[in-house]
Order: sequence, then structure tokens, then C-alpha cells
Amino acid sequence: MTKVRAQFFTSAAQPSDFPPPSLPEVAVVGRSNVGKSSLINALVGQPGLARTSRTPGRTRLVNWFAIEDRFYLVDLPGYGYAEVSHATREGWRPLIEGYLADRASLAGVLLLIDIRRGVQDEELDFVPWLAERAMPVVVALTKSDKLAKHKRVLEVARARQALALRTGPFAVSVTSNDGIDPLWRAVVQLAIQARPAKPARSAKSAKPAKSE
Ligand SMILES: Nc1nc2c(ncn2[C@@H]2O[C@H](COP(=O)(O)OP(=O)(O)O)[C@@H](O)[C@H]2O)c(=O)[nH]1
Ligand SMILES: [Mg+2]
Repeated sequence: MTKVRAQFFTSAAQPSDFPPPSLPEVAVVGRSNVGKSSLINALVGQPGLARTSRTPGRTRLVNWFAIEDRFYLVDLPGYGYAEVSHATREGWRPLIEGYLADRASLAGVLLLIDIRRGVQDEELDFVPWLAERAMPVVVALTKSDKLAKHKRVLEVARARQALALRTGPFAVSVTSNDGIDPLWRAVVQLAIQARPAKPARSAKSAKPAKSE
């Protein structure tokens, strides 16, 4: 099992509380209860790092976890949970969207989908939205232990087609450990292939420098 140095860094309830961008960040996104916190714990091999819950919709904060002082895994509140009040949901939306649209240090997104639920409207909207912004995404289908192996393979193929993915998705389970190591490698790739900060506007018109 992967074991890395990971520690809680900070949390924020509103964009004005976000820490200044520093290290690359990989945001973990998905519906409430899809298994975001459990997966973060499994990826880093620390069961108690991110708080998991049987009650959906409990994480109302954005949580940053520092990984080997090299990058952050960012646990976002879940979207689309029907049983929280409309007002509460509308309160979270600016937090999630504000983070994803404006975060200068965002290197990529780890999008989680429950393998039994499959791709829904939210993901059909969200994946092209990321593509328009040239934001790399890795998709994982969670709770793969809940499906027989032949059904897992089918769901992987369906999600790949529905979202027009070039690689993956990864089927993962924190109970069986299925797919955790390959997913971790993909997450680390996302983080270390972080795009450099946007060049200054004037650099756009300049010809690329040739090496002599
Ligand atoms: N069987 C199974 N249950 C899981 C798995 N991952 C998470 N869960 C359960 O799903 C529930 C929600 O998990 P949590 O990580 O809190 O979801 P979050 O709301 O997306 O952060 C908890 O009861 C977890 O124990 C998995 O791979 N297999
Ligand atoms: Mg959570």
C-alpha cells in the first residue's frame, strides 16, 4: 500500500479564506457520499486523514492536505446532494465553482463517480467545462467492490465513452484496494505536470527562442 507523508494543511468556508496559491493542487470532486474523503485516505495510506461520513453532505469546507510538501490534495464539498436544503446547496456552489474557475495553482481534477450510479448530467456538463479550460482531469469510478467484475468492466467502458476520455477511468475500491496504486500514480502525474504560470501577455507575440 502506498504510504506517503500527508498532513492536513488548512480549510476554508469561503473563497476569501483560501490560502494563497503556492504548490500545485489536485482537487477531488464528486457528489456527496461518492467516497472523496475515503479515497484521499486510501491514496495516501492514512485512514484518519480526511474525515469520512455515513451521512452525506457533511463536508462543508474546502480542505487542503499537503503531500510530501510537493503538492496539495484538495477535498471539495460534494455537489448535487438532494437532501440538503436548496439554500445550503446554493451556498456551496460559489465555493466549489469559485475554487475551480479561479484557482491559479490548480494542476488538475480528480473526478469521482460512484460506479453503481455511472455518469450523470453533472459530469456530462463538468468534463467539457474542464476541457474548455484545458484543465487535466482523471476520472475514478468509486466503490468498485459493490459490483461483480464483469459489470465493473462494462461500467468503465461506458463512462469512458460517455465522457470521451482518452485514458481511464480507474475503477477503485477502498475496501478491496482495487485500483488504488495506479490511481495514485495518475494523481502524482497530474500534480507534477502542473502547467507553469501563464506567461505575460507580451510573451505571446515573441518568437520562441532558438537554442544556438
Ligand atoms: N463499499 C465501499 N464503501 C465505500 C468506499 N468508499 C467510501 N465508502 C463509503 O461511502 C461513504 C461515504 O464516504 P466518504 O468518503 O465520506 O464520501 P464523501 O462524502 O464523498 O467524502 C462512507 O460510508 C464510506 O465508508 C468503497 O470503496 N467501498
Ligand atoms: Mg468527504
